[in-house]
Amino acid sequence: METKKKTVLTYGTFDLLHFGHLEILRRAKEMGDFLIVGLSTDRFNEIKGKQCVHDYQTRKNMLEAVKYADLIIPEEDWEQKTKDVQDHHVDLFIMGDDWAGKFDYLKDYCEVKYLPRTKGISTTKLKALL
Ligand code: C2G
Repeated sequence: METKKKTVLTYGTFDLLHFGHLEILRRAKEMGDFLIVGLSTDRFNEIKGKQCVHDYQTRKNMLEAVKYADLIIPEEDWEQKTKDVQDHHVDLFIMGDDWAGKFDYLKDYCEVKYLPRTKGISTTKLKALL
């Protein structure tokens, strides 16, 4: 009997893709069968106050090369998560624990888990090295 495929959803900017990003994508994928990544658009990064090295298409191309990511969707605003969860029949929402508690409203629609960030690496650190 086919067991229902578990869909997982996470969001981020994923600029200068690094090991910390891969680690959350790996763990998120391992908790289900299909991982959707909401990738912040360049416009949304402006709203988030994030200066990116790579534009959306480049960040999308890099994520599509990551075996854990099954589908990349654009993240354009703070409001779309509930609709994304419903439209894609998401079972589990994952974010790094720097966001702990921020998306608990999604518990009405799916499981919500915050995973420990990978220590010692960040896009900000990498930019300082560049
Ligand atoms: N991350 C991590 N360990 C690091 C760096 C990042 O686990 N050393 C995780 C973050 O916690 C986040 C994901 O990687 O879950 C993506 O990080 P960012 O690209 O910095 O995303 P952010 O700007 O936090 O955007 O609506 C949610 C936002 O779009 C999240």
